[in-house]
Amino acid sequence: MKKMIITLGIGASLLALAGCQDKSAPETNTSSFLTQPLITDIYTADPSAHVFNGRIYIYPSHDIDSGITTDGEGDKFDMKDYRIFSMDEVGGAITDHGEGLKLENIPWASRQLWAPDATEKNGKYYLYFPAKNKSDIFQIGVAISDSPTGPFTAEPEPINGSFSIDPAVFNDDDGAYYLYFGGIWGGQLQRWTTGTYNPDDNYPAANEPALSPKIARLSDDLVQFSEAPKDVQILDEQGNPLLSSDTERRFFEGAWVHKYNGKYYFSYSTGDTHKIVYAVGESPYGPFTYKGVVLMPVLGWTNHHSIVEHNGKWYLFYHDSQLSGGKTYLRNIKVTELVHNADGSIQTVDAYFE
Ligand code: FUB
Repeated sequence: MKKMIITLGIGASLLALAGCQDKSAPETNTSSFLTQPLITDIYTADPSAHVFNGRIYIYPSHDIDSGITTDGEGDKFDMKDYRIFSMDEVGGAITDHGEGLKLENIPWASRQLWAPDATEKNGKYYLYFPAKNKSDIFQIGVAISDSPTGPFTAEPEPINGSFSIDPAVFNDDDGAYYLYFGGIWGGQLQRWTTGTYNPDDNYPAANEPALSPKIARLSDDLVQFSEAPKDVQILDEQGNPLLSSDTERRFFEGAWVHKYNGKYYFSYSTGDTHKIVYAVGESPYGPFTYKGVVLMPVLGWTNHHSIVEHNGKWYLFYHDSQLSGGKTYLRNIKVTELVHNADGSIQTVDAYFE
């Protein structure tokens, strides 16, 4: 354990009020934010939270102020390592465990350690992460440790058959582990529509089904896919696939799955419309039917989350750009309580006070 950081986050969130606000200008009034940053000495984003042995561990990505301001191919996100954090409970002191994995120790990767996730099996811990390979194509790797805090040792090659970004691992009650992944635009999912990488972007027409995120069951040793990745179908209330033009609801990036009352909740970012939304299904493979909004737009362009249960309450981990005054590539992680209604629907979180 390296050092303790005091968190300010949850207190304000428990006073949540619905509201809306102009998000176009950098925010300076900290009291208007629903919650405060969990980590303030570095920039952190894309928080994947899990409970291991009763403690909450957070696996965020690490935004670095590198001075790169060009947007092309996600260059602004100059991410070179993963830092790991933990806490006894939401609202408690946060422990910074330092670097769990560094870019220079991943043999196949060249740059851009984007949003990771982690899981545990038989006392070993597995960190899944996207990175660009030496040909500048995103793939997904896995690194293993005997401790949830690392250090993690990367497998020499990316997961065979993996592509795109934002892995999210889901451990079902029957012992099966699944990896969800994918992201359009900078995440390159649109370059895999034929099954192999094509450097040209290939988006469906407006009236065609949107590009689907992917799922693959993991092998018993959790380091490979045990099946070819399949499409995750997201349907509207009439059972039709969400269309490419439906930017308020279609998948963009940042998949996450949690199980509540026996149902599978598939949540994700809508990217250019800046929301976290969710859809519900009866199987980890889907199909999932669109239900509504989990989190309204936050300060900064990206929106990325995870959902975890701890001590009988559900929590939404997310990020915004409060610390950097609105710079999308310099973000900070946050947490607030998430409430499921009696009918299974999720109460929408607004990231701002009115
Ligand atoms: O942090 C880099 C990328 O930005 C993530 O992979 C996306 O989900 C978005 O948050």
